[in-house]
Amino acid sequence: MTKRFLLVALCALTLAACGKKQEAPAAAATTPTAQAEEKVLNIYNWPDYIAQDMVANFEKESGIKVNYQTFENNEALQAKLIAGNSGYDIVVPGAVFAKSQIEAGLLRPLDKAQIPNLSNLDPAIMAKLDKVDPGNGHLVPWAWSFTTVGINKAKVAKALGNTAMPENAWDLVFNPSYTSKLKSCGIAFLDSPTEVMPPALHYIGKEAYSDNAADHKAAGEMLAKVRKDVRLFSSTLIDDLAGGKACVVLGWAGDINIARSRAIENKSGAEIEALLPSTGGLLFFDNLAVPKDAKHPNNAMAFINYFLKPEVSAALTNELSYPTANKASVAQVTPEVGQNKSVFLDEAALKLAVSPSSLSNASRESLTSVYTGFKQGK
Ligand code: N2P
Repeated sequence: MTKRFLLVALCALTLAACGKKQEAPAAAATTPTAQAEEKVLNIYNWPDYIAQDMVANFEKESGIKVNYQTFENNEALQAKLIAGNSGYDIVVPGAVFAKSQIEAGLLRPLDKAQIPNLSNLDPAIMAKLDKVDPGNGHLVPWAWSFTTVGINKAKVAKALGNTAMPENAWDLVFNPSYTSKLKSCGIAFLDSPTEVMPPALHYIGKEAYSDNAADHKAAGEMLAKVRKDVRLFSSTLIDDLAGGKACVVLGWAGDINIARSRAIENKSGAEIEALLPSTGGLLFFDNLAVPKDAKHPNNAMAFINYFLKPEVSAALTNELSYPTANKASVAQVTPEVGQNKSVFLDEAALKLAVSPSSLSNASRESLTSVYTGFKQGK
């Protein structure tokens, strides 16, 4: 088969593959056929973000051996994608980063013909994702949740003493009147500029994804006042909250709910709760995507199709308290998880919640510089 013929054939198969003229030849020239691809799949995902048996079940069903590694924040994944040759076939960028990754040609178009289970996805969510990924050509939603405040109820009540809980849960991590009391039982923040700065901007009444450096500076000034009260920064806060190192976290609702379940399993008696701030949490959507230089793109499509089976998506939600965009999986979500208002937000909370928005490279740099200053106490 000539290269040109292969290219035409690929264009016919993958709707989006040839949309961008400069990318198609390179992708076509290096695309192995399904038969030629070795039975290996390299996945790079966030920690605590996959159902226990999912990899083993996929390996059994497909005969493809999965190598599974984790990254701690969008910045770390971005650096790997920019450097290229990461070796990964599937990565899971947040929507805030994915738009610019698609625009920079870092991700490979999906071969939708190999993913019939795409029909299980919720059209309403896909319409939203279309703003990040026009034509839904590159991303398949993995899971979503929101960034918020999580607490160990008894410890917080004790540390606050006579002070009542604030009306707005964000006060617990951003208002010195509260943080000065809560530092005794431990305040923990996520460790990433793009996880901490948007909630901080939102708290001071700015746009959470503002591109304005003056806004970033103002958020930094607010953060500086609580810096001395923050005990630790980490992207894996589950054990800190469940194990008692922290009584308050700025974290992801899904992980806070995992900490809640872990405390129950460990019979620690700790009652952990993901709060719903009165001004809203910050929604995030993480998505399966294939790096442009992936060596096993067909195996990646097979994994994506496997994940989109209703029972496989439902297992992720049931085990990890993260909803997926798989509409066909909802019937298999357990009532306990399905009725948890910090897993599936009700209409009022959804309306209040801030939607993710893309950040320009310049903005990310500015946010990183303010965040680094905050963390270093400068
Ligand atoms: C980790 C979940 C990561 C969600 N358990 C943040 N994008």
